[in-house]
Amino acid sequence: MNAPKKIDTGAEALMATAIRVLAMDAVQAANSGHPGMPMGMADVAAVLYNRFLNVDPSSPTWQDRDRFVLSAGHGSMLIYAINHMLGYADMDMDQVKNFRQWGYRTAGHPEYGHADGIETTTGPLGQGVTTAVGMALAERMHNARFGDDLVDHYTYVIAGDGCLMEGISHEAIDMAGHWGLGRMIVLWDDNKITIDGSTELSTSTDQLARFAAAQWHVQSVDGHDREAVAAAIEAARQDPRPSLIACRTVIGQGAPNKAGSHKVHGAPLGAEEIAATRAALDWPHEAFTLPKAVYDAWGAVAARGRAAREGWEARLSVSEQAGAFERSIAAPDAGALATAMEAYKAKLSAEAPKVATRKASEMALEVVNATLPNTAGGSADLTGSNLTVTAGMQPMSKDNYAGSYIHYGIREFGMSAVMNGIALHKGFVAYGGTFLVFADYARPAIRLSALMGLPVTYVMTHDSIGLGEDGPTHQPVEHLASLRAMPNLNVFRPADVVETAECWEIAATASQTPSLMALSRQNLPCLRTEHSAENLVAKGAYVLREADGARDVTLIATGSEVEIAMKAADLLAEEGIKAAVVSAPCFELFAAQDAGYKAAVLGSAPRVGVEAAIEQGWAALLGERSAFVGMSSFGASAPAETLYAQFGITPAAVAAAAKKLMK
Ligand SMILES: Cc1ncc(C[n+]2csc(CCOP(=O)(O)OP(=O)(O)O)c2C)c(N)n1
Ligand SMILES: [Mg+2]
Repeated sequence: MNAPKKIDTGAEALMATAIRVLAMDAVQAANSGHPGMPMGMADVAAVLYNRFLNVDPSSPTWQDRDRFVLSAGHGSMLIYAINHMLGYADMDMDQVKNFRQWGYRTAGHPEYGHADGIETTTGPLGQGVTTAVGMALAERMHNARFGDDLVDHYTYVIAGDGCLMEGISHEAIDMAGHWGLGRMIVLWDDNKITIDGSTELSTSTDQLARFAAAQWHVQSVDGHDREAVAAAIEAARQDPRPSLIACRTVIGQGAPNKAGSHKVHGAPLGAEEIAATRAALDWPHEAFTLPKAVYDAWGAVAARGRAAREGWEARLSVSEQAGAFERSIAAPDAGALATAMEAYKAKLSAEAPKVATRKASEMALEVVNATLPNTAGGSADLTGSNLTVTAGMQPMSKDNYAGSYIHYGIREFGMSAVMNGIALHKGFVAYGGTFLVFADYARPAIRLSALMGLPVTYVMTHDSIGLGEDGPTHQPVEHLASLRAMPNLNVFRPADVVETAECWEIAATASQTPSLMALSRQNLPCLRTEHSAENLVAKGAYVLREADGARDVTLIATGSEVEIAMKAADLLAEEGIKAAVVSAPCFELFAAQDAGYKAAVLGSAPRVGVEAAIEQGWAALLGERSAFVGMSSFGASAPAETLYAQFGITPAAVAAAAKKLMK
């Protein structure tokens, strides 16, 4: 319905040529980058934008725009060239000329937030297409709530051979097929070339058969035959299934001597080949100068997008659901959640339930999900263990996009990338669960959550040897340290039911930082029996129990080991040693406090750190006179109490470590 009636094929050819030339010239100027992919997919991209895709450069975040994901992120010059020619204000020619240079938006790979019109960060192959599944899912879920008038857009992806070889692509196509995401259209740059050479070196998969087996609509076209590409996209749009279009292309198309070779994948063409390409393309213009006809053609695309956006705004302005719609894409209502949480915390402190923090998370989620209308929860097939579903949540399925609970299946990486896509799309507050030990399976997507600053929440239960009998394959040991090593990720390890509520309040209303909760399988006593209206977790660490007089030692612990530290303080008190106990549920938030607060919490007495994990990363909390009680090996299979005793993480061991420091 968006396709204009008459296509000026001459203008469209010019649009494609301009992509090719800008890509080769920018890579040449940078003396680094990837010309092959943008040159090879220039025709496909020109058709997609010219005839189908609706974006408005004058309103880049208009909610009902079509989404374009360049999963083959190394071809970044494709998107920079297009966004420049479309007229995005922040993508002037200076940006293109300074591709890959310090201080410019035209980074080596497309970075979300650096420039308008970049819907997600891509570069780690396979993740873009999976993130796009999240966008396409969010589109359908949002549509189920607000209808076709307000939510009616497509998600287009350009993916390469690499994206389809990556394991995560299996999770992506499986989910999209199962969820029937018919508005997701993947344009595969089927050029049969990767860095090492021909794809024959490394794959024999029939991709069309693979996608078809996952319930996709599949087609194959000559990616340089623009009419064929247009017909395929039109057919893909009509089909109710997600669509794969294999676009047979020649990498570096337009370069007379180098096209078709892996040599154009990731290296400048060189002055000689660039001159030959200009001649072959009949392109007399100097580098970084484009004729008016090119801007006119791309400008017409922008004008169509603008008209579509204005039509949508007109519909929104008269919609009875306008208020609810705006709220769904705005920041969550932190005030409402704070009020609900304060009442909930007061009740907890009075009743002091002894529950596992995974159970505490479920209880907190009851409050979160009752207060924020647009959470989208889920688990990677561990719902009964992660305790991520709350009363009244309906499962989302292709027959019920109105559901809000997503059965992600056994796909931790896929779940995490999909959550990123949901957050990027907007409309929902996403969280999803698995075991903490499988954070490694999800890690590359957690990294992109952090890099992009997306407020998604990872609910990671069974957080230590405390899970017991499942044994060392399931017992995280190095995971907390490795996750704390990641910039812009808040790693929470609450000690009890109250801290867990506070963690959730922070996570559910975060704006630029993903949260990861490490939660216990085993029951833990309520330690915060005195109600505090203030969210103490927000400070990262705080004095849970002050010493009776000047401190002899400070015991610092997280999660399930705070109980152990409290008991150790009791043992020390029996010997007249004055110990303070600090609970440190979030190292990152503590690091952000001022020096005075940190000094007051940590004190000047010797310190003992306690955590059923490795010591790495504790240095910032432990001073020179310090000890650490934790793990230095993998765990083992046995009941939890046995494991704590055998690995020496006990009140007696903590007290002994404290006394040794005082000698
Ligand atoms: C996860 C991941 N592994 C490796 C790379 C490095 N890399 C970048 S492009 C590429 C080859 C991709 O081949 P293809 O998708 O066919 O791109 P083309 O050469 O056709 O442009 C590789 C291995 C990466 N970016 N991401
Ligand atoms: Mg390729």
